[in-house]
Amino acid sequence: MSTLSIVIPALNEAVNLPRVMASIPRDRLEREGWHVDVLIVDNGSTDGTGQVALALGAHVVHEPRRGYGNAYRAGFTAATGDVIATGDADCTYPFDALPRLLHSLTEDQVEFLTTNRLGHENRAAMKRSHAVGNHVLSTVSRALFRNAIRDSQSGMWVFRRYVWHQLRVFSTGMSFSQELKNAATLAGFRYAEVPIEYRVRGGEVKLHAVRAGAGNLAQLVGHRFRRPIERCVTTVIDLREPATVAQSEEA
Ligand SMILES: Nc1nc2c(ncn2[C@@H]2O[C@H](COP(=O)(O)OP(=O)(O)OP(=O)(O)O)[C@@H](O)[C@H]2O)c(=O)[nH]1
Ligand SMILES: [Mg+2]
Repeated sequence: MSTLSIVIPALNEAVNLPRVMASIPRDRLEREGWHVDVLIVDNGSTDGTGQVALALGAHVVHEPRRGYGNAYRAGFTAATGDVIATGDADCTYPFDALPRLLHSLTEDQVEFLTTNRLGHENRAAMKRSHAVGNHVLSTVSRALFRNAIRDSQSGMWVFRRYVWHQLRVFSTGMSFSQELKNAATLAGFRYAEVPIEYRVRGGEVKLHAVRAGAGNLAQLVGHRFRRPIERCVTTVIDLREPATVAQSEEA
């Protein structure tokens, strides 16, 4: 049996958690050979998010330092599954699609699977200004990183846990999502992007969209022009010639 850690960051999402937890098809996943562990990362909530998550049978990871990236880093550190799956705690992401997404991961031998929410069928679930912002950020991201990812901001990923441990991702806030995708593709992991349904948010909006958009643009440029640290750099020392040190990069 393989293990699946579902990591969900949550900042004051107590009202949404019952619906989010109910949408995880645990029985079907177990029948399909996955031992499922749900980790809710309580990111300094003041509405009882942690207690609600515990009562619903999730493991709770406490990360008092606010920020989407901080929350994910704490969740990934605590996760023990062979595979990690993610999504927001606000009822927008289709956890019920996990069997299909896991199938794509395993059948196609993908290491990092990301998802695309920007299809026409999801238009009603996203504010027009957010949709425009998402398209602009995704276009800039594709141009800078030369990967084929259509939705650089999607928060639903399914990936093998070793991928995370081989990457260096620094963002503490919302740019974590694009940085993770760009780091994984730059590092040469086998990746794929599949369309998903996206649903109307439950509960209160927390995101400062303009601030997050500007921060994400700055992160994209900074990431593109920093040294390619996410690649594995192998140092080959030639023992016959003690003075010779050759460096080769494995993409
Ligand atoms: N905005 C924000 N969300 C956080 C933070 N820490 C954890 N989260 C959770 O991270 C997930 C994504 O945050 P959202 O505010 O939904 O961001 P978004 O999906 O871009 O914005 P919406 O369109 O409002 O859903 C949610 O489950 C939040 O509860 C944080 O510091 N800020
Ligand atoms: Mg959200």
